[in-house]
Amino acid sequence: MNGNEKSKMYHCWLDYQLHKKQSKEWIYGNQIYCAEDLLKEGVIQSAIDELKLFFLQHFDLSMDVVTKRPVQAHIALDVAETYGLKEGAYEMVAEDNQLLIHADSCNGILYGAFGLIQVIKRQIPVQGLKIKEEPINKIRMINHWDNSDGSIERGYAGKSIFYHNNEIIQDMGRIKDYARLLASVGINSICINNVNVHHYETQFITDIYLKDIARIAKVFETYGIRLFLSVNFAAPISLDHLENADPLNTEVREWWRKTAEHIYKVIPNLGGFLVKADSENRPGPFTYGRTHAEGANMLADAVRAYGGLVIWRCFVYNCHVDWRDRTTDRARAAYDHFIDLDGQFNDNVILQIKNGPMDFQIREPLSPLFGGLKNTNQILEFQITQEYTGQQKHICFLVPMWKECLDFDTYAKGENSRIKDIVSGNLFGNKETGIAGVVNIGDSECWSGNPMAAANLYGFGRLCWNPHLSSKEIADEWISLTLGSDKKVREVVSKILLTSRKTYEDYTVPLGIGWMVNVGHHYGPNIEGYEYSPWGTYHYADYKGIGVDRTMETGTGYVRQYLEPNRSLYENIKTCPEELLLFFHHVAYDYELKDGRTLLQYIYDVHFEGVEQVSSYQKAWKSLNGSIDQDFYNAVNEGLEIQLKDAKEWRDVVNTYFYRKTGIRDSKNRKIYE
Ligand code: GCW
Repeated sequence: MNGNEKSKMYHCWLDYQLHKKQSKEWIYGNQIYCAEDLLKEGVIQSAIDELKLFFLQHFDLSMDVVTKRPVQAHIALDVAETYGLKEGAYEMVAEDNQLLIHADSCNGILYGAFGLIQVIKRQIPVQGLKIKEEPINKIRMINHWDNSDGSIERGYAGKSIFYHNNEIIQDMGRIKDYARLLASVGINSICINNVNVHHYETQFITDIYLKDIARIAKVFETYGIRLFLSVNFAAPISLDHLENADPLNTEVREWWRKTAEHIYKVIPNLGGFLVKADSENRPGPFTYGRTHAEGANMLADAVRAYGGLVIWRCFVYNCHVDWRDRTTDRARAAYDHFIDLDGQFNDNVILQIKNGPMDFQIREPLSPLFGGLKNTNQILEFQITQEYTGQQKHICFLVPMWKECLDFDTYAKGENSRIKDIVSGNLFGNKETGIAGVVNIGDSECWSGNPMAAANLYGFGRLCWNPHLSSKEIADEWISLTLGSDKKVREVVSKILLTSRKTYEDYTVPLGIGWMVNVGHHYGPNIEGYEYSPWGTYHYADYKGIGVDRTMETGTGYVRQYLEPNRSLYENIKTCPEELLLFFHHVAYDYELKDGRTLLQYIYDVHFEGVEQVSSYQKAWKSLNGSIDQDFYNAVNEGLEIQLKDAKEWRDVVNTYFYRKTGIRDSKNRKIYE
């Protein structure tokens, strides 16, 4: 399936025909040297296959693999534990006669092969090259919310590439191409089914599905990616009619132990389980009066013998609250549930924590569990799929937002206790840590809902590998690998990507308030859609002001979950970062912001500006017609039309809402519908 019958968009950043070269421009010959015993390793085979494909498509050069070191110029691959490189790391050294990629592990060679391809594609001179690359995060994970019927919860890019009609797809071609894309940015773990585990998916851990899942696991394994499964906490009841799923019940514990034993027989390299429990109507340990530590540890005990991990999500909150009840604050839930359990989890349990305390809004503060939990393995969870950020119809490059998260200083061990240092394991020395992302791909031709959304997947992988990269570096890399090196293309696309998050925020929901979307599908404006709902997501707009008072003094006390000095910073309306003002405070419409504008005028202004920005993207994009792949151009062009129409809808609905609440006009007299 790597052939030419696929459109250029299908290949994403692995389009090897882009800027095709002639073979004479390649100075390290047409031989790849690799010791014979290494050739038996699947991952090494993948690295070689990839290099061969690249040289064939890019240089028209067919590469031979040799097991005796050649005298003439060649590429050499070498694995030895003596290089002293960590798992996945590699060095690439260009000498007179050979271009050597060496590593301590096979995965390192695979990443090195992709590294070389990227260097050449980005037109970085190979001669004199000396690179050392190592992944900063141990676990670099993708989560799928795919269901066995082929649908994808919050998927905006077609159907699942894994399932159809409650069966596993037979043809592994596309799955292999997906593994290539993921491995090329360093992803090493994947969970292939939705955390909401329904009827059929509960059976994934039985013989009905296991053999087929093993085939998928194999494909990923040869690209250095470990497969995980989401499991149903109530599986002992659903599958074997046990009386309960109580984690302290010996019968239940034994059931999981036996089940794990069987699973690992069929899939020896399984990474482990991902679990959503006691959240959004999923079963969990609370039913039996047990803690999440007791629930997670039971599963961890079952998989321990096989080196398995249990990734346990902290997205636990009550979704049946009464909007009249002002004492419950959903933002507090994750911390309130988990903070006292710090230190009680087995060492093969990892807590997976969403970046914000609510749910992937365009702007949220950071989850205070980061910095709060010290003696617990942690994974940071991002959402790549853009549920609340334009659903891949809108361009919204999330890397700048993820960077803010990673760079956030928790002060857990004094200044410079950043989230990226917690999830890398460096700050607290936790062993199993990293980053996970809810992915944005499906079976659409370009994998995502809009070919620009691929930048988010690319950027996610790159940040997992190296959170110190800047948003601009990542955007530039993706553009040159996907669209080529034309200066104008790079300038235009980079500018759109790097400003798109702020633009989206501007025409949708201001100052950290979030939500205001249509109920259920979460697309498009509905200011009071969730205002009187049981989901705990309110903005409390009245005729005087808007926002949630989460202070210690007069509000829900959520602010207390942060460590100083963040706590005081957020508590005080004067020092609270303005972009989060309405997340932390209920603010009067005539409150004066730092630049002298009133809150209301700010809301009006950014909504007009946001629409203008989208309009400017559209113009800039049109100027690229003819300079980039036509399918890519057309798809983004269509997307921008939708984005502009939607941005206007957001602007008018939001502005009219606040005009009607307040009766106060726009100081610049622009059109606000009455
Ligand atoms: O963002 C919300 C989504 C749900 C999702 C849930 C979660 C998989 O609206 O669709 O369920 O979060 O993260 O578990």
